Order: sequence, then C-alpha cells, then structure tokens
Amino acid sequence: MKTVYTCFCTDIIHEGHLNIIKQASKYGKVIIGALSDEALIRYNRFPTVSFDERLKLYKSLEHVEDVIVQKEIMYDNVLSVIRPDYVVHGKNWSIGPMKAIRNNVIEWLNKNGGELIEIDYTYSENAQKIDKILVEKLSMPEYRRKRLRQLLELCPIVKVLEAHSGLTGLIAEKTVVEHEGKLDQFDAMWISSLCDSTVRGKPDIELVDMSSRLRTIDDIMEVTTKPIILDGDTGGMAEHFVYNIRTLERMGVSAVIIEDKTGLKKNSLFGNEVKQTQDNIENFCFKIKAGKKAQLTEDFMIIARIESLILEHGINDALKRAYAYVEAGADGIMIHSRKEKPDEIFEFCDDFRKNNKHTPIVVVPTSFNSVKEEELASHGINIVIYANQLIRSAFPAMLDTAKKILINHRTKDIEDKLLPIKDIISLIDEL
Ligand code: SPV
Ligand code: MG
Repeated sequence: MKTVYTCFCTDIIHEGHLNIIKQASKYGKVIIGALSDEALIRYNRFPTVSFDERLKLYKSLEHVEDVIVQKEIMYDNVLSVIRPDYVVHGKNWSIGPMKAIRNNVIEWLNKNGGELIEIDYTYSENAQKIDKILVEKLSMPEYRRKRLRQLLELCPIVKVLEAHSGLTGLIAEKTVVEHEGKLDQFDAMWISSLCDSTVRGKPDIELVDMSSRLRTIDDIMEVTTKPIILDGDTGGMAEHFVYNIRTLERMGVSAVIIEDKTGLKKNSLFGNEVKQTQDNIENFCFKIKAGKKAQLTEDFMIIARIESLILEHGINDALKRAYAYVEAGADGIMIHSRKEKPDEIFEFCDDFRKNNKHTPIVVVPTSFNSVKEEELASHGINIVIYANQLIRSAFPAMLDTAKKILINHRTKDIEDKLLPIKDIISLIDEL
C-alpha cells in the first residue's frame, strides 16, 4: 500500500481539511504530520489549543492511519524519514511566504521520487467563520495576556517590534518573511514611551498620561492578537502603579517594564547628557513588590529595567540591582546600554546567568545594532525589543514626500514610492 503524507497545524478541523484527507486517502494510507508549536509560530498564528490536543484531534479523524510530529516548517527532514509516495497539500500554499515550503517539498520529491498532489482548498463561508472565531479568541485578554510566558517557553529569543497605532500593530501582526529557506515573524509588540510620545509630537518625559497610553494599547488590541509589552517608564508612584497593574492585566497586556529612575524621566538614549536620577534599590524594590501584590493573575509580568549602564554606574551596580529586583519579585530584568558595542551588556548577562539561570533578560539593541539575535540568545538573553525603528523609518519617508510635493506642485513624481491604495485596503480587515 502506498503512503500519503500531509502536514497540519490547524486547531479546528473544517470541511476544507476533511476534503484534503478524503482526497489523500484515495492514493494510499494517510499519515498526518502535526507541526510543532515551535515551528508553526514562526509563520502562522499562535495555536489556541495545546500540541497534545492537536495530536489527539488529528488522530480521531476518519481515513487517518497515523499521526507523527513534524518539528520543522520545511518538510525535507520528515520526508526523509517517512519516504512517502505522495505529498498532499491544499493549493493555497502557492502564494506568499508559504511558497518556500512548497519549493522545499518539490525539491525533495524531485531528488527522492514521489509525487505532489495539490487539492483545491475549500475555504467556505463556514471555514472562514471558524477562522475568525479563532482569531477573536486569540485576541481575548485571557488568551493574549499569558502568551508572552508561553513564547518564552517556545522561542530561543522572543522578537518584539514597536507599535504605536492600529496600523503599526498590523505590521507587527501580519508581516511574515521568507529568507534563506526560513519563515519568520515577530512574536510580540512593544508600546514604547518614546514612540507613543513622538507620534503626538511630545517629548519622552512621562508627559503623555496613562489614559492616552491605554488608548494606544486599545487601538492596537482592536486589530491584533499578538502579546503586548508596555514601556511603563518609571511606573510613577507606587500608590498609582498598583492601579495601573490591575488595568493592564484586565486589558490583556502581558508585561510592563518599569525603569529604576526617579524625578523627571528623560529618554535613556540621552545618557548623562541630560540630568537623570536613578532610584535607590529600596524604593524601586518597594514599587516592584507593590505591583506584584496587586496583580491578580499568574500570567502578567513585571519586568525591572536597570539604568546603571546608561548612567555609567558600572556593571557591579547593575548586577546588585538585578539580584535585588528579582528578590523583590520582578519577573524579568531589562538591561539597557547606549554603547555601540554590546560588550557591557554581554558582561552583565554572563555574570547574571552564573547565579540566575531562568529569570528572563530583555534587551533593546538600538545602539548596539550590529549584534544578531542568535548572539544575544547565546548570552542568555530571552527577549529582544526593536523599540523605535518603525517610526524612525516612517518619519524620513513622510518628510521626503512632503518636500517633493512642495517642490513639484503635484504628486505624480513620488507615486512609485507610495503604497498603492488597493494594498492599504487589503491590509485592513473588514468584519
Ligand atoms: C522606549 O522605547 O521608549 C524605551 C527604550 O524606553 S529607549 O528609547 O531606548 O530608552
Ligand atoms: Mg521609554
């Protein structure tokens, strides 16, 4: 009997999937590969059920002979083990980044023998409805809030992109790329105080109040499902911070990062060029403890950001603070630096990891921007935040457009640099 292989990563089976299995069974015994969580989150939406539940679901289906684990997005390794006579897939993978997966399968089949059967993917109204329900479910506070902790378990390094509006949220949510045979997307979003202030034409000095920050978060949440980390600046007074923790938790935010500064906060990238005061350990620990006490769920994270390197107080001061903040209950440590080289960041991480293996470490490599994620992860860093690059790329583009219109007295000359109107329309989903 011939074998037929197909790979699934869906949480819910609709008639489109059942049709694929039925068609596949006509060619031989059907083996389903259940794509691992680690692999599927690199290009698909986050699963709403556990991997074991997915396995059980696929096993229960009619015509399915066996279900195995497919660990990687690309099929070649699993195909070399199973050596099927046929690979079956819906025709929907011929466009977009998924094309790379298709190419990988075709290449393997050409080399090793076997045939690719592509089946019309029936995406009926009912299937679309199910899909929408899943997306809605992922965006609900109880699902979204815990996702950062889930990602920390799954990813070698969690990749976070700054978002400051519904539109930038959509970019963080939907951008998937294929590069050198790998698919990738961002895992979470960062609501930067710098960018949230800049889009309002305001300085980054805790001037934009919490109500406005929450409005930004809400705009983003309305159109996305990915988890959110809020830049909470200094956290304000401990007596206010506790109320904000409750609000953020209730909204479904996954984490807040507060920095150990006091008085008028200025952006860290100014360093000692402006007057900035670091809070003392005792006060800051009090704030962390108060926040942790106010928190109602296990999901939410309070991450303590250490400004010792920014203010040139040295690595020992940073380490002393890190241990104290963890002791006070911090769920993670962000260590910041404005040096172009990552040496002091790596020294801090290597030292911290000697005594603390598990507390997540967060970095914002705006200045030390030549380091790649893999190297960050090799020093025990768990979360990387690209904190301001979207707005920094948008600003020069907008300025250039404004200038060119003034110069040319028309817009024809810049049309090729502009997003076609039809692309904007397709970016934004309608209910
Ligand atoms: C932000 O994005 O607002 C941050 C990171 O706090 S930094 O600007 O590097 O201080
Ligand atoms: Mg900030």
